[in-house]
Formats: sequence, C-alpha cells, structure tokens
Amino acid sequence: MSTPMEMFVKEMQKLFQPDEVYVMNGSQEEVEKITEIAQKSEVDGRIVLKKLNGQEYPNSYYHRSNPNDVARTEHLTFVCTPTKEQAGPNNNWVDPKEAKEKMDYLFKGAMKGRTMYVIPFVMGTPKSKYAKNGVQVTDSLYVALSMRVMSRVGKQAIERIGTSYDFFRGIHSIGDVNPNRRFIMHFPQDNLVMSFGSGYGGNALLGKKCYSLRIGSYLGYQEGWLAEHMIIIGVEAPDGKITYFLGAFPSACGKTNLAMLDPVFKGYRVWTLGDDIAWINVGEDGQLYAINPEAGFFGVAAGTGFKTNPNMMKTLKNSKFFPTLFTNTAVDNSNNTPWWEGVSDEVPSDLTDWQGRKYDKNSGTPAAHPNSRFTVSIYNCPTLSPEIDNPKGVPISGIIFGGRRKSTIPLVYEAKDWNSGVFAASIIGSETTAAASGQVGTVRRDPMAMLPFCGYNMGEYFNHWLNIGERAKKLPKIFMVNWFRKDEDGKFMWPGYRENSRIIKWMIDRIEGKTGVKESEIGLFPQEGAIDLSGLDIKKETMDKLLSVDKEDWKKEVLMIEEFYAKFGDKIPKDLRDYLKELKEKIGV
Ligand code: GTP
Ligand code: SPV
Ligand code: MN
Repeated sequence: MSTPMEMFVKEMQKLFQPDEVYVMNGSQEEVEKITEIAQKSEVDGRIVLKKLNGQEYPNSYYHRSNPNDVARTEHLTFVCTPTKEQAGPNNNWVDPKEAKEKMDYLFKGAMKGRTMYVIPFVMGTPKSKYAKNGVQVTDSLYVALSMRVMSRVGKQAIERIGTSYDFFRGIHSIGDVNPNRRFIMHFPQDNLVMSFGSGYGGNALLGKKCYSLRIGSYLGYQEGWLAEHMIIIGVEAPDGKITYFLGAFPSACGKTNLAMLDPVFKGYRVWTLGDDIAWINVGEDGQLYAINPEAGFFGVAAGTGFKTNPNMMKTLKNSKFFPTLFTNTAVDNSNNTPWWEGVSDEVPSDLTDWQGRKYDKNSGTPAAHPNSRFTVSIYNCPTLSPEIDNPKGVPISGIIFGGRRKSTIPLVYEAKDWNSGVFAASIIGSETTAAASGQVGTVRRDPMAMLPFCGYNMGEYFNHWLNIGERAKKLPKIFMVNWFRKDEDGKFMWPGYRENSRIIKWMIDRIEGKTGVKESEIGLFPQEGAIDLSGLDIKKETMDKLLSVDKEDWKKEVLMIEEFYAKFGDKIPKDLRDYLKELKEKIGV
C-alpha cells in the first residue's frame, strides 16, 4: 500500500513525465550533492549556481534568473475559490475547474528530460502543534535548494505526514520561463497550489507566500488563527525584560531590517524570530502567540550594508550548514563576491551586472536588480532568539503596522484599542516597490500589508481580525509607523534603520504604562519629549511635522480609503465603516 504522499508523487510523475524522480531527505550530503549538480547544470541558458569567494562569503553561490522573472507577478496570481465573491475584489479569480484544466495542459510532459524533485517540508518548528506539512514537486534545482534553506525539509516532514492525507500540495514547474505561460493558481479549498513558468521566490517557493500566507490565511480563517506578513522580534531592555512585537510592512518596506535591528541605546537588543511571515494563535492564557513558519530569510539585497543592517551582513558571512544563494545581484570580478548598491560606497571597477553584462558606472542604471535577493538560513543570524524553536511561539505585546509613504502618514501613532487598531491597519496605503512587477512608487491600499497575500475576501478577513480580538483576553497594543516621510527636497525626514529603535523604546514605555499620549484625529501621539532623541541631530520642526496630522493630506487620504472600502460593499464589517465615518467627520470631509 502506498501512502497518500507516495500516491501524490506517482500522480505527479505521470503528469510531468520526468526522466528521474528524487525525494529529498534533508541530509547534509544531499544539500552538497544538489549544489554540485546545480553548478554543472544549465537552465534557460544559464548556469544555475556559481561558487562565490568562500573567504568573503562562505558556502555562497550566485544565481542569475531570466530578466523577465525577477519579482512576484501579482497579475498572474489567482485565487480559485468556488465563487468569485469568496476570493474577493482583492484577488484575481478563475473558476477552479477551468484553472486546473489550464494548468494540467501546461504541466503535461513539462519535465521530460528533467529531474522532478520532491520536497516534503514542514512550515514551523516540527514539534509545534501549530506547524503544518506540505509536499512540493519542482523541476528547478534553485527552487529545491531554496526550499531546503527556507523550510524544514526531508525526513521529519515525511514522518509528520505519515499516512495522512492532510498536507499541502505544491505543484511547480519552471516550464520555459515564458511570461505568457506563467500562472500561480491557488486552491484554498483543496490545500493546493499550481505554479508554472517562474522560478522567482514568491512565485515558486510554494511554502512561502503561496502556502504560508494565501492558503494559510484561509486555513486561519477556518480554524481561528491568523497568517500574517509580519516579522517577529523580542526587544530586550537593560533590565533583561523581553517584549515581543509583530511588525507588518508591505514588500520591500523594511521588515528584514527591523527584524535584526541594532538599537542605538546601550543595554537594549533585538532578538530575531522572523522577518516575513508569522502564524498567530490565541494561547491558552488568552494572549496572542506567534511562530515563524519559515527557517530562512529571502531578503532584499539592494540597500543592505554594514551601515544599514550589520546583523544581516554578519548572517550572510556566517553560512555554515546550508548554502547561501545570491540572486540577480552584480558580481565584483576582482574578488568574485556578490555586489549590490548599498553594500559599499565605492562602486568596484570591474563589475558584471545582474544581467551578465559588463557594468558601466555611467549608465545611470543600477548594477544589481533593485529586487536582487539573498536566500540564507535563519540559524546563521547572530541575533537569533533562543525561542526560535519554542513550539508554543512567543507571547506578543505589541503589533507595529507600517507602509512606505512620502507624505500624510506620521512617523508613529498608537491606536486606542484593538478595534480601532484593526481599522487603522485596514486603511494602510503604501507605495509599490520592486518586489512585485509593475510600476514602482504608486500609492495603493495595502491593508495589514496583506493585499497581495490574503487568500480570501478581505472584508471577511477584517471581520476575522475583529473576532480574534473578541476571543483573546490580553491583547497587544497596536502602533502605526512610517519611516519613509520625505521633505520638499525629496530627502527622508527620519533617519530610519537603527534609529527606529527610538520609536520601539517609546512603544515599550507605552506597553508598560510609563508614558502618556496626546489625542489626535487619527489616534494617539507621543507626548512632547517622550521619544528619546538623545544624540540624534534632528530639528524640532521636523519632529513636529513627523508627529502631526495634515488635514489637507488626510482629506485626500480619506477619499482613497472610501474608494477602497466601497469595492467590498457590506463585506466590510459595520464597525470599520463606522470608524471611517467618524474619521471623515474629524478630518472635515
Ligand atoms: P520583503 O522581503 O519584500 O517582504 O521586504 P522587507 O519588508 O523585508 O524590506 P527590507 O527590510 O528588505 O527593506 C527594503 C528596502 O527598504 C531596503 O532597500 C532597505 O534598505 C530599505 N529600508 C529598510 N528600513 C528602512 C528605514 O528605516 N528607512 C529607510 N529610508 N529605508 C529603509
Ligand atoms: C515579498 O515580496 O514580500 C517577499 C519576497 O518577501 S517573495 O518571497 O517573493 O514574496
Ligand atoms: Mn515579504
């Protein structure tokens, strides 16, 4: 008798007709073998992996993708629920039957001449009751290795699945990397994702956004928990007390940086638990507890350096067991190291750019793709929290929501309570970034930083958030931040990065009830002088501007919010519609 997992593999073999099938066991030898093969294999006309300078970057490899395949493709991503309304206006929708027929047609025989890698994986630390199992098949060596770094792959997953039918199925083929034949189809009711034509992170590592967020959010809705686009950190104060925070920011808006923040204050430190995804449950004591389903970072290289994020640089130079992959950065030929804008002030003279061409400094274009990324194990991180494998997760005292906005949104404010925090998070807008294909820099609504990742109707998702608030006994405080305000000259008004620890310190004071607040039209502001700015050269006028409500800006904002809410009709909970009405009155619209 075959197990359900074996039956799935046989079915996939029949569909894809690969020359060989390899089931990953997660061993060290296996990682080395796959890395070896990848250095000898060409896919889509490029060598899959090239070894980098092991002195500078131990155990590290370089990968260049097809230039048409460098970011998530939201317009090719679908949620295939039985009805369009279930997917909601926040998702592209196709009828599930039609979607499966289309994908079966693309998949048929697609692995002829290739090896099919079977990746049994666990999202979350395997001992946790909150962890979940999946099996992905893929014909991409890069995807197989990346999954090995980003999740717990192999024997432990096979054992956990055992004879159960209850596991996520991820079906992936890189196909011929043709954007006209590229689809990422989600079937929440079937715990299934089908992805064709892309090898890029969020499109192809199906345990990540596809399962842990889109399918995960739907499972959470059914089962009473939350799957969120959030970091998890513990902030230790000089007295040794650790306060745990979640932080939601849209793609390429500062999560990884905040997740391993090096605070400016003596005696404070940040413990890293996750930089992208959190699964949040109501614990037995009525508090919210979070686990990180992932085991690695798939982080933005551009802008990462010893000045901005020293702990990530140390992580990248500390690769022990698993290989670290650099994708679509440039390469400094003088010493065979990966290079990107921000890693050094000087641009090296002999660079090959992300497309494999000799780089011309005067070209006016960056050498590394703005969405160039690294894939690295979380266990390399020097600030890794000792709680990382705690099966219960960590108890959350604060949730930070942010976006990337040059205007309108203050540096920080606090929501009065859970429900007004849910409202504040539901109205977030953010400028689009290079993490998804399409125009960069246009403001769109991105509630809870989940617009591209919520696997069901967002109106119902908001309601689910309100329900969690009713079920929990001890709720975290909710804060809104914006690190990205700019002045008339287009310069950032707030220094950001490490200096963000000043805001976090204030949040801890608030959680501990040590400081009061000032009421405003949109929420609660810090009292005069409550943010510790010692040693920081910032003008009082700048701080005043960063911590105020510009009514003219907010009038425009409210109209955008109203337009967004209107798309969902009465799916938006009445409470939230009432908050919007109240906000309009206060702003004077
Ligand atoms: P995803 O992996 O796409 O989900 O992105 P992320 O949210 O983890 O973003 P990340 O931390 O990688 O930052 C993205 C970009 O924002 C990088 O270029 C950073 O250098 C920049 N950035 C991060 N934090 C700050 C900040 O506080 N201020 C400013 N000005 N830029 C920041
Ligand atoms: C994001 O885009 O939010 C990422 C990278 O974290 S991806 O895995 O592609 O989603
Ligand atoms: Mn992300």
